[in-house]
Amino acid sequence: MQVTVLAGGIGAARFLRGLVSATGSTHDKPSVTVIGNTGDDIRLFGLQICPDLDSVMYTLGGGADEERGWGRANESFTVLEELRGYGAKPDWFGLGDRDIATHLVRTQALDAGYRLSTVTAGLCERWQLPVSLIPMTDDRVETHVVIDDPDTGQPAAIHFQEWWVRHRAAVAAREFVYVGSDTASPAPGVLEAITTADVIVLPPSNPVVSIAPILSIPGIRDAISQAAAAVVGVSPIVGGKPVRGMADACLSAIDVDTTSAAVAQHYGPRPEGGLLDAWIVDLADADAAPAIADLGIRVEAMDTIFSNPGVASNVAASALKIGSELRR
Ligand code: FO1
Repeated sequence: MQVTVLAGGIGAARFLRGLVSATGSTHDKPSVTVIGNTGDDIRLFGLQICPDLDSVMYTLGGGADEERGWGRANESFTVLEELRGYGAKPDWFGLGDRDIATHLVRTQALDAGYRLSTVTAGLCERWQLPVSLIPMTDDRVETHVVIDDPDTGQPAAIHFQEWWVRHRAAVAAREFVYVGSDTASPAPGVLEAITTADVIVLPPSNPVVSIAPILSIPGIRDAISQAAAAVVGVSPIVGGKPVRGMADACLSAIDVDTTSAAVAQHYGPRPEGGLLDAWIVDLADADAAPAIADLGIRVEAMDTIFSNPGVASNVAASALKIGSELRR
């Protein structure tokens, strides 16, 4: 069974660990293809940083800091301390020493003219990843957040990372702009991974800053909506709150309520040109199932809090089971 997952952020990386065990996907025979969000990417101090690709690579490669959810295990921040010693800006982004090695290798290869997808495959070789990881595009796309400039009150756009890390999403977002996506192309293998998949999964990622940038690349959303595969989503919202991160601050900016049902409606049922055939909600939201089913989306309620690896495996196995039942 070929499974394609749109992934961004920490929730997706943990879900993917469960999906790998549920599918038996291996480095030599990957049955899971991950289309990674690159809207979070940022160039700092001349280094190209790809947070969502690295979250997947480190988590599935066994090199992630489990507590933080991003960056490398056994990390140190000596370079960052030295940068701060010089008053170098920005000083709000936590660049770890081990992590910098990834960005150095990536940036050197990109500057030599290699595509991001080629470079990503090269980096993943070190980690013997049990999935294929493909960036959504090889073109430059960045998520910028339009806020009210605190000094002038006028609209101002800042990079997503500044909003997310420096401001902790505490500054009201007026709009999210996926800069460059309108002229970007899906990376090699992305559309094929969608059209050949048996099941496509939208993991519990942030709908606005992790999934939407992927869908903003011309061709991707339509390919998913028209795919032969069944499309199964896992709600990132449980009991009216995001399981991790600050998706509520993002959803309010696009006038979507922070509920499992509202996100399902936002993605929309596939028969009406939307994305979902099925939606997995947490037991806490079982009462929302009838309303979601009325949208024409099959609903399953189960424990979706990845408090231990077994939960993620169970959710992944359920997604595959539902997907195989619904496949056209
Ligand atoms: N997130 C933080 O909250 N604080 C940080 O200092 C930080 C540094 C960082 C460095 C490299 C990297 O790949 C990710 C990093 N993140 C940090 C996480 C990142 O902002 C988010 O994980 C994604 O961009 C959103 O999913």
